[in-house]
Amino acid sequence: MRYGYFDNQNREYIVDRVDTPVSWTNYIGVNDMCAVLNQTAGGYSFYQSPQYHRITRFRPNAPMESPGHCVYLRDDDTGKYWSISWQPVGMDLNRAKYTCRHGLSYSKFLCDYQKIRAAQTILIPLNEPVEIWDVVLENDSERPRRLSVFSYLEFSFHQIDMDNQNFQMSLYAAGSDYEDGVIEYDLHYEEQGYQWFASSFEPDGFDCLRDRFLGSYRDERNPQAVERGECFGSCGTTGNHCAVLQKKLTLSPGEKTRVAFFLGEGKRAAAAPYRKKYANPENIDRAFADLAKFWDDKLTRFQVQTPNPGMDTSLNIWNLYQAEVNIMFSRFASFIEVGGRTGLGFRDTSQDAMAVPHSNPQKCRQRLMQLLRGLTSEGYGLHLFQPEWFDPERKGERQSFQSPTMIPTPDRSEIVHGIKDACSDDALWLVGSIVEYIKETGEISLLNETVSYADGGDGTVYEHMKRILDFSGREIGPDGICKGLRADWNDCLNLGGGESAMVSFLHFWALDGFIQLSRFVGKTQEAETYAVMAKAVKDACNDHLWDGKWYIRGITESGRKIGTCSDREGKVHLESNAWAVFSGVADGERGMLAMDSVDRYLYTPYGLMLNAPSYTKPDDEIGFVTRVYPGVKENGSIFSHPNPWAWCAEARLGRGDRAMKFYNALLPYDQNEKIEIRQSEPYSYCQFVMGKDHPAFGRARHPFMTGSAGWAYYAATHYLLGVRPDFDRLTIDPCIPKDWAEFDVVRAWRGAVYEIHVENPDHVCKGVKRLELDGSAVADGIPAQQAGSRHKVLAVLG
Ligand code: IFM
Repeated sequence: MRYGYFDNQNREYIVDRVDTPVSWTNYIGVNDMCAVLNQTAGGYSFYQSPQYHRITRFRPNAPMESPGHCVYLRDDDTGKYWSISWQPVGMDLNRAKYTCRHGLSYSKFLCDYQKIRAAQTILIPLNEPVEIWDVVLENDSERPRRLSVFSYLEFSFHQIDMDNQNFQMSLYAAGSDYEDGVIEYDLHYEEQGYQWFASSFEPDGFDCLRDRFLGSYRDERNPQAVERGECFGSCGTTGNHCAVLQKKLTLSPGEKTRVAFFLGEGKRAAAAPYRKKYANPENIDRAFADLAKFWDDKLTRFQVQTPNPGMDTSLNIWNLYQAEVNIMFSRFASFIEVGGRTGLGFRDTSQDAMAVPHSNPQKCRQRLMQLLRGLTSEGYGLHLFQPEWFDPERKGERQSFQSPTMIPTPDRSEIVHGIKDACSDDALWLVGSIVEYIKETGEISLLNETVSYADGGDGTVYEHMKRILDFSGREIGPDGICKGLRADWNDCLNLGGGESAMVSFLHFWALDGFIQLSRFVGKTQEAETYAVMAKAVKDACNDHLWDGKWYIRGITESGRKIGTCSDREGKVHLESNAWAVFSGVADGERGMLAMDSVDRYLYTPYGLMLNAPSYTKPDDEIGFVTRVYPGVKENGSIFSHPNPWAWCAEARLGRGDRAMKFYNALLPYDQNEKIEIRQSEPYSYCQFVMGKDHPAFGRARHPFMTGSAGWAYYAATHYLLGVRPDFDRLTIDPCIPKDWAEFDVVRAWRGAVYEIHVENPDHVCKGVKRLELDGSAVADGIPAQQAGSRHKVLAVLG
């Protein structure tokens, strides 16, 4: 069963059955003003922060994502009414046709009912804090139609805590009024607590008081004002507020009209320029075209054509989009993370920044700097922090989304709690991201920039990297393996003073990148020093972590090994085995055996499970993972994020068929036709898919905000297709299925464009036997070419 299809031409996913099993999400806005909406326009908007500056209300964890940003239509002759985005009125789907087109930073809701064709497109122009609802109506009947159009959204008390609890102040501190066609919403206790709502027309009616518009014992499905066809003209101080503007219009047979609604930041006066500008629909079209160009510029930096259509659609459109949304929104705005916490998760943001330095170098750089400032001088990162705390430009100030109730930057002593708060992996990812950023951009000077530490003092970026590696070199257990501390990548594996195999592998990977970088920039002394550390790490791993057919996951504080062949639960773990191989710790046969065990014990048609069998008995020496339901999240689900690590590992081993088998299993695109199992959207990786040990095996949850987006993109582009930047060259080293005869990649790198054609006449998985740049043989990768130039690259495998 399917609920929609991919329209690659328009870079849209078209939901043609809008009663999807769960919300199918999209992200609107790429700068300060953003909205998270589903396929029925349910969701919320915020300005800069979903935690401190929520604009529209969201009822978290309720049966529908509500309320939404909706437009009601009413036939003023018959009194029938409906909403363009299906919900909230929710007509019978056999009598009305609804479609949602989720595009890149916009969503379009279409409806065909009562012989009125309607469309509502929601977008936020690139650099303007205004949400536009572009509404087109067409009379498809043979008689003139008298219609009323009503907008509806519900305002929020801005700060999520205020909006969800203890209303004794907020409820009496919110006000609204209407003047000259503009609604102004005021959260009285906030200095900047204003929003406005306006339209392209002179309204025939308005309502700003939610409960007046809806009426008693009603909700958004049957508002009294819509039912009677007339707004009440309500506004005032206190209570809950909404934005309703009504327009009455008559459409002759075949006539089409276009009206627009606008939601913006600031007082009423701020509305005027936007109203004027966007009352002209050509300017809306221009804003829409600018958004399309914004995404086109990003996507065209890596385009691929392979024998795998799902991979093409994913890499050319949706996977990059999802990875970009993660780096832009930094994870905390969704229907799951409803803005209750914001800031940067150290490990998550570090990994997000690895994936898109080619399409968003500025944002990646900004994130890297924020993370470097969130590093303590001891070399561990603050697991979760607000980057504003350490922003040199904002020192001593409150955050920009200022309000008297907002907590100002805390003292350092309140922020840095010492090692008891540290996760063992957090900062290691940052070393890798910096290395990747420099490989992409060539910006070596970054290493010499001076950056503060979270607990005081400062050092160069290079010095920060050394402190991270030293911390992991120091925080080791009795076997020389990194301590697990509060957690490693797996939040639910809480080994404390016990040892984490995965982190030692990660340490080795970070060391390897750092050593290569040091050699490249001529810091040979440091390269040698850290090569000694790397050898010690590798030896310790191979001496203590190999179990005969796979690598164990760790060792508890009491010395018990986790993930051994004698374990009945949690026997084989994905993270440690994939990282053993990908990091380069596992050589030759051990690598093959380890990944064979992954295939044997963890593979499912929906991807690789994190561990198997799942834990069923609480065991606090191992951690919270043993208290999670079997087959769910960290306990034996198909946790998406580590899956790409296995693709990279298989690519390192040269087994392209296996790598692609793993890739395809997780690929959301491939589940479009059996979406009743997956339930979640097929254009986004989800955080996890229920594993074999859960009755809902195959059901995916938590779309968009997940590290799997960045890693899937990174692994597929860098290791499966094998096009990866190095410090001074572009490496072409694919690992593909044997039956692929050829594929093409267009890759922009350091200002030049490379049209790469890969041929596979001998049907191998890996190994480039001939590499040509513009017809001439080159030995070892493609040296960086002049910015602005375009080149043809041929790679022949064999
Ligand atoms: O690695 C974590 C991540 O930081 C948050 N989501 C869950 C992952 C696995 O525990």
